[in-house]
Amino acid sequence: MTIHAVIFDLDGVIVSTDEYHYQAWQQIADEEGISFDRRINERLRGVSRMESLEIILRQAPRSYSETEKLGLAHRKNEYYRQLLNRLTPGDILPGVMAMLAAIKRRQVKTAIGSSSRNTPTILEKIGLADAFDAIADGNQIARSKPDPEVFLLAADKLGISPENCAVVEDAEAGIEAALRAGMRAVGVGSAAHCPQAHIRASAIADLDVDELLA
Ligand code: B16
Ligand code: MG
Repeated sequence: MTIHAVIFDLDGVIVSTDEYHYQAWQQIADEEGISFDRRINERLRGVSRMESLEIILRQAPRSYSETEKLGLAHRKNEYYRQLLNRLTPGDILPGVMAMLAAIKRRQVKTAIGSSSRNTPTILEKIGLADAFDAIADGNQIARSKPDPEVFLLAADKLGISPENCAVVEDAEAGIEAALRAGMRAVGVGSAAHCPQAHIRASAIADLDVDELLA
């Protein structure tokens, strides 16, 4: 199948905000006395804020009311947004700008497909607000990855059939979402060893654009 569009995940693919998510959740966990580490954090990749919180609370010594949960999620987002304040175009991951240019030279469309509600802020901070043909993010969907909704929305906005789209992801949940959307799944970073991915590379910089689009 020919690829006419490449949909990029945001956190952990375009920019390493995945580390900021980890730090903000770690702060919440420490304040609440909940055991949390990078191993548990891997399960939060691509998953929505409230679902991430539910995963963290599985280790909590007590139960939390719905109001308390909303408060914790809000607090985490405040910590996270403080970290986002530091973001500059210099934080774009290596190889991303070259990959975007190479894709555009081949007249292939690009989109963002992210679970994050902070997508507009992040793209603004790194100077890529106008760099993609479409943006589908956590503000526009009801179900986050591994549900395919965000990628199907991106394809729909681009006017391209799902089978002609490739997805670049760092999350296992994102690879599953891409496959469920009927798209080519490309695993990088934490998803570089994901057996279900059609193409794998340790980072975007190591991806071959012609292999990605072939
Ligand atoms: P927010 P992605 C995802 O972004 C992150 O991987 C995940 O860790 C986070 O919980 C989710 O966004 C929601 O983020 O709290 O900013 O709405 O990887 O799909 O770009
Ligand atoms: Mg990600």
